[in-house]
Amino acid sequence: MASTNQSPFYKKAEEKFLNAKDDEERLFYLDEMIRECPKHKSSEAMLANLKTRRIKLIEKIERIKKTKKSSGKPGIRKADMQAVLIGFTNSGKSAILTKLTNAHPPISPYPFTTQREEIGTMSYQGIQVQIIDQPSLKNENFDIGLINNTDLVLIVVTKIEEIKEVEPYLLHSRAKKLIVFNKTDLLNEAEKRKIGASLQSKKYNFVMTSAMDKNEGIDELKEKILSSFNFLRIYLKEPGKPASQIPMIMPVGSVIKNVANKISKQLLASISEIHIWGPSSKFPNQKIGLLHELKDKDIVEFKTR
Ligand SMILES: Nc1nc2c(ncn2[C@@H]2O[C@H](COP(=O)(O)OP(=O)(O)OP(=O)(O)O)[C@@H](O)[C@H]2O)c(=O)[nH]1
Ligand SMILES: [Mg+2]
Repeated sequence: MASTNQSPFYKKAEEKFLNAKDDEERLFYLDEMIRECPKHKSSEAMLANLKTRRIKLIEKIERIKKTKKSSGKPGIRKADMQAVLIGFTNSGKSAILTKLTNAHPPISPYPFTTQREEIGTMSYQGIQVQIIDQPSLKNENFDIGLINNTDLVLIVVTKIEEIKEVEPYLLHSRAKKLIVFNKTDLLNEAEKRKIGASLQSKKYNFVMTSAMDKNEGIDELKEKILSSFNFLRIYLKEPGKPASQIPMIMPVGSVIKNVANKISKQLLASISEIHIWGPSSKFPNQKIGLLHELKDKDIVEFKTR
């Protein structure tokens, strides 16, 4: 679409439209383009064109929603921290999922055992990470959308050459990548060392694992998954009580106001005093304000009216 005579606002919206990650985001920016499109005679045709595209896009979104419903595929609500497994069939993705989480997906030596998403929760050091296993590459039910919209991609391979073969599927994903070289129990020590050295020399972020009885590398994998995320653990405390054992997860750079807001709008409106202990405090029980910037492992107490 020619946009040569358009305002900078229109061009900005169009650029965002072209780079949108999914149809819902596309619709959002298409609406913005319609708002920014001049409403005079010379741009009538263009405006009509945009409106037709809008109708078609809404129809497409509705269609996809319906087919998802009829196939019984549950919509996945993305958690704060999420990782998605990717790899060729039989690399052991489902076996890895059972080692990391509470999920029990089918595992078998036959190819293409996994036919739909399997969701598990990894609980490690008080933090929960949602982990998703899905049909293998080359399976018609493989969903690239999951890869594009997640925070961390776990690339499960059993040969070094497979890493290059997976790369084309990761072109549109902004997620961090972690290579899981699985089935180390099938290798002797010399082979393991050679593969480890090769992965190291290529500067890959990797873990070597066995999802079989010895669980080699599984704890290291959990550690690496956790350290892939940039987050703060904030422990809440009620006046006169010890701090909660379970942290609230906040993005790096969060201030007290963000924490209160995440708990509830009512809380934010009724705070009378805030006290803090831990890394961001000058001294224990320091009284602070809403714009105080938090650090990992801070303990926060809200007093309300
Ligand atoms: N020896 C060994 N076998 C493994 C390991 N991990 C998985 N397997 C076996 O490899 C086979 C495939 O494992 P799955 O977890 O089903 O593989 P997948 O990647 O989910 O493949 P799909 O069938 O496409 O879903 C099964 O027989 C597993 O028991 C491992 O670390 N060592
Ligand atoms: Mg599987």
